[in-house]
Amino acid sequence: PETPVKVTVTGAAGQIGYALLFRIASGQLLGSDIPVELRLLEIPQAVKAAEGTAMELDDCAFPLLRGIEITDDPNVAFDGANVALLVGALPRKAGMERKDLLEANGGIFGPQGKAINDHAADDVRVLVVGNPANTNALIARSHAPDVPASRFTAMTRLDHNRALSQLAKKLDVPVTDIKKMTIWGNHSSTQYPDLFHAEVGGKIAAELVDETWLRETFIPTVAQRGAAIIQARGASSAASAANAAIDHVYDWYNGTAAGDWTSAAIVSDGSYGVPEGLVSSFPVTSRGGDWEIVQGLEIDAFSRERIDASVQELIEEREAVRALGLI
Ligand code: NAX
Repeated sequence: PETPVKVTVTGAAGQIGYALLFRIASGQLLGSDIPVELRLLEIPQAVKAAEGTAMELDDCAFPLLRGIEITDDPNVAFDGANVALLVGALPRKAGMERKDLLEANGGIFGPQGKAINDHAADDVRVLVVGNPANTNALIARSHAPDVPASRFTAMTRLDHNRALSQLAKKLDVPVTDIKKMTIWGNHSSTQYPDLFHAEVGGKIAAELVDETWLRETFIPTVAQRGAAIIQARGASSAASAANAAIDHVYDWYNGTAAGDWTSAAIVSDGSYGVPEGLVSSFPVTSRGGDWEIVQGLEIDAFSRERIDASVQELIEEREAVRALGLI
């Protein structure tokens, strides 16, 4: 029998974990013929809740699910991991300063990066979902010198999917008509969803909408969608975040469609003026299990200004975690 792919999920007892695990176990993360083994990492207080979720996973009798291990030890959780979904993070609490948030998450993502470095499989692929996702990925990566930088990514696929959906609604077309959407920069309110390269039926999306809508409705709606979900639902995005994580890893493994691309935050090689080493969102394709930044796009002044602003925020986050000794 085929060796199962080991998938580690941190924060497994959280709300994204609850929406994510069943889809992984059913084969949607990697492919409907690939058996998986789950490793669930939680903090000690939440191990029991993770055990409850594992009981429900058992009760689904998923044909592809070959085992579940639950632990509060990162060294055990990442042992032999082929895919690592870093979902668990410390949320910002009222009155907390950014520095405190970065520090608290450094305490999580530093040790997890080291555990990945020391114990994960050679082909490990890491997706950071927990916020601040880009900088948490930067921290994890800096503790994993033996793992290629290209294996550390952060999630902007939810922002990408939100952008597709907002544009599809505006133009009254199915989302499948839209190609080449891009989210640039940080997974935060400074992110830049780019309609100047997106295409709808072969036409540039920005030319199909008026500039006021693009500037005053589209960009802020996509960038602030997370807050709008909290307002409406009384809880942050969970199923849609899990869905985006599934999309990200599925495309990483199986490749992106010809003639299209997607968005992922990956370690910059300096493309488009984004300083090398920052984990920033780019237009990317995936081939043979590697992300590649789409090259040669012309960036006009409108886009340049917005990409630069988001990248500036990433630079500041990197300086802050450097000053705290977290990288
Ligand atoms: P929850 O608070 O429901 O769950 C988080 C879980 O992580 C908890 O069960 C907690 O015990 C666990 N945890 C905390 N520290 C841990 C550690 N050191 N090791 C293992 N587990 C640990 O949050 P949830 O709604 O599931 O969101 C998880 C993260 O995703 C948050 O940081 C959130 O901000 C982030 N998001 C990121 C998104 C993105 O697009 N990149 C969108 C959705 C979401 O907001």
